[in-house]
Amino acid sequence: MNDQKFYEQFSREIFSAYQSLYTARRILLVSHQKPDGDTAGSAMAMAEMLQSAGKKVTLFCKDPLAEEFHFLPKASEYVHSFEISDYDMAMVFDAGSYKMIGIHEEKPTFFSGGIPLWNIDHHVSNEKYGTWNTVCHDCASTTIVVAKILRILKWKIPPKVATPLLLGLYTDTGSLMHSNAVADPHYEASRLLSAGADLRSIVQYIFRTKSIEKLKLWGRILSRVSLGDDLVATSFIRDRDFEETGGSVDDLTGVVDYLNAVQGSKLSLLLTEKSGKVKGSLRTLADEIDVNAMASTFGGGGHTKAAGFTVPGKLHLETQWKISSLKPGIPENFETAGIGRR
Ligand SMILES: [Mn+2]
Repeated sequence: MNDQKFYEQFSREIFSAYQSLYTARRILLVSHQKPDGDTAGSAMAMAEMLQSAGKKVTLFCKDPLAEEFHFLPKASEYVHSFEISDYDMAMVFDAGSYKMIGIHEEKPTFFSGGIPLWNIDHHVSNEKYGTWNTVCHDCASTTIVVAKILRILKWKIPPKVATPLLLGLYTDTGSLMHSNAVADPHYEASRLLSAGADLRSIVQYIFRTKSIEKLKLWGRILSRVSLGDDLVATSFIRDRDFEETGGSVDDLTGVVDYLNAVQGSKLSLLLTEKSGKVKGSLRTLADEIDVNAMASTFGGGGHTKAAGFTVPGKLHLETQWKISSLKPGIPENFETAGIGRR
C-alpha cells in the first residue's frame, strides 16, 4: 500500500494510539510465539525507537528467539514472562490471532482492557483484538506497517531501527522474491537502506547460514516431494525425523518455498506431524489461488499466497506404488509399502 492510502486509512487511529504511547512510561512489546523475522524485527525496531525517546521498554515472547536473530543486539533482551501491572501500554506485532501470543489462558485480562493494546499487523485474518488495530492487509510485512507509522509520526529512523525493519521485510517477502514483493516493499527497502540498514548482516546471518540439523531436515523434506494430479506439490515431515536429524520446527521456515519450485505445481503443501498435531503450510505463486481460504476450511488462516492450519492427529502414509507385472506368486495390483507418489 502506498503512503498516501496508508495515511488516509490509518492516520486517525495512529494519532489516537500515539496519545497513549506519548504518556506511557513502561511499554511492553510483544512478539508472537514461534517468532519469525517480522514479529521480532518489528518489536526490536520499536524497542530501539522508544528507548531513544526515553521510554522503559520490555520485549516479550513466549518462545525463545532463534539463534539467527542474535546478530541484533535487542535479541538477547527478550523475556519470556511478565506482569501486566508493570506496564502502562502494550504493542503487539504481526499476530493475526491473539492466541498466537500464547498467553490468553494464563492472562485473559491482557486482551480485555487490562492495559491499552496497540495491535500492529498485516494478516488478512487479523482478529482486531486491540484497543487500536493498525492492520494493513496490503503491506507485505508488519515491519513495513511500523516504518509507515514512524513516518506518519515524523520519527527519523536511525540505522539500528532500519536494520530490524529490513529484516522483517526480507523474511516476509522471501528476499523480495515472493508475489507480495510489489513496488511498495521495494520502495520501503530502498528507504530503509538509505537510512543505514545493514543488509549484509541480514543476508549473512538469515539467508546464508544454516545449521547442519536444518539442512538434514530439509533434505528429508525435499527427498519426499511429490506432485499430484491436482498439481499440488506435497511433502511431509514427522516426529521421528526431528529426533533423527536433531532439527526443530523452527528449522522448517523457508523450506516450503522450495516445494513451490516444483515444475508444473500450482501450490505446495508441507505437512508437519509433531506431538499429536499435524500442521499444514500452504504456499502458491498462482494469482487465481487463495490459500488463505483453503487454510480457513481447516480452521487456519494467513495470507492469500501463504497460509497454514493445525489439526490434531497423525500422518498416515498411503501406498501409491503398484506392481502390475505378473510373476508367479504375486497377485495383480499387489501394493507395496513405498514412499510418496511417483
Ligand atoms: Mn509478517
